[in-house]
Formats: sequence, structure tokens, C-alpha cells
Amino acid sequence: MIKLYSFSPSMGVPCPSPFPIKLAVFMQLAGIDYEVVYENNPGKGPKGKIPFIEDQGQLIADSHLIIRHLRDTHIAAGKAHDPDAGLSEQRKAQTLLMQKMLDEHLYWAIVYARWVDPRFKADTGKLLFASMPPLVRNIVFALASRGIAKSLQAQGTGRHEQNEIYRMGCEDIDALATLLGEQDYLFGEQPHSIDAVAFSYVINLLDTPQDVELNRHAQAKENLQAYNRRMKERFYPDFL
Ligand SMILES: N[C@@H](CCC(=O)N[C@@H](CS)C(=O)NCC(=O)O)C(=O)O
Repeated sequence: MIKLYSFSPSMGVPCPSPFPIKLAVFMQLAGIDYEVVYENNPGKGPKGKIPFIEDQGQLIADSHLIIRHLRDTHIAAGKAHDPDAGLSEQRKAQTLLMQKMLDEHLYWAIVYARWVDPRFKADTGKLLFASMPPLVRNIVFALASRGIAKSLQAQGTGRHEQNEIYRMGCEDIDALATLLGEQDYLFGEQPHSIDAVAFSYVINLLDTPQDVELNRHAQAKENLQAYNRRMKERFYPDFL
């Protein structure tokens, strides 16, 4: 059985990182058996990041490449179902665009809110590393937040003003909510891989406790609230 290495649940969500949630939902949609292994040290992964999977002794990192691997092996061999079977090429292109907007853009605004915004930073340490003794937690948090602030600078988001970062993040949330509209799932009545990606962000925006502008913006959208509930009923009933 595939092992999915994920951060342990915290902040009220199954994982504070969207990427393991994306994979868990994708595998459920595809009918692939997996077990979640909690690993809070990204250094254990082959690329120094969470998530990664172990499939028949092979370690594979990166949620996009993992899904590619699952498609090329389990799905191609007919052992699992393609969640996007029957979708048009246009729908598949929209899936890729949505994934890139969320993983490469909105993601960084969320990272900024949690790790750099002075209103939430200290709280993030307490929420994420709740089980650690305060002294250890402070050291781990200081090291991690320094590294993340550097990444935000290098990636570019960290060079913007706070209001610019949140405004751009809210634009992404608007695009997601507009595409969803009144539908049950992003492409209609059934969930597809685009929903695995979208939900991993929606749950992190709606169900985490910090009162960030991004979270409030998403929480104000009734269709995202209903979507979050619908997806949790189907894929994460323990988090309803
Ligand atoms: N492109 C990767 C992104 C994974 C990622 O950024 N993981 C973060 C947590 S959200 C991480 O492990 N960061 C640790 C580090 O950079 O040291 C994917 O899709 O899996």
C-alpha cells in the first residue's frame, strides 16, 4: 500500500499544508489504497519537502510529480480509476491553470500570512508545534520562519507590501469562487482532480483559526462554505 508522508493534523485541518490533502483526495478519487504517515520533518523527504510517497520501496516527492507517477503506473495499468476520465482537453487545461494559480501564487500569500505577518507569526508557532516544549518550539520556529522569510524574498511575494499580497490572494480566491459558482464541484456534479487541488486550499482558508484577510475573504463566500462541507462529507468526514 502507498504511504503518504504528511505533516500531522494541526490548526483544525487534516494537514496545514495543502499538498498532502491534494494527494489524499486524488487517491480517494482514483480508488488507490494509501495510508497516511505523519512526518513533520521535511528533511526526511527525497527533495527536502513534504509531501512525499513511498510506493513499492520507491520514494517520490512533489504532489504534481506524485500524481503524474500515479497516472503513469496505477491508472495506466488499469488498477485505479482516472478521476479526469471523460473530461475535455479544455477542462484538463483549466485544471492545470487552477493548480498553478493555487500552488504557485495563493500558496505564497498563505505562507506570508502564517509565517511573516507580525499579527499571526507567533501564533503559528504555537499552533503548528503545540506538542513541543516552549523552549524547543521557539528554536524550531525561529529557524523555520527565518528560512521561510528567505524563500518568500527569493520567490518574490515577500517583496510586496502586505496589502498587495492579500489583495492578490483575494483575487485568486475570487477566481476560484467564480469558477465554482452554484455547482456542487468545479466541473459539475462529480468531483475531479481539480477539486482535490481546490479543496486543499479551501479547507486551509475556511477552517484554520487565524483571522487573516484571506481567510475572512474566503469565509464570506457561501458557495465556498458549502463546497468545503460537501468535500469534507465525502473525503474527510472526521473534520466536519
Ligand atoms: N511543489 C511541492 C511543494 C511542497 C512544499 O512546498 N512543501 C512545504 C510545506 S507546505 C515544505 O515541505 N517546505 C519545507 C522546506 O521548504 O524546507 C509539492 O507540490 O509537493
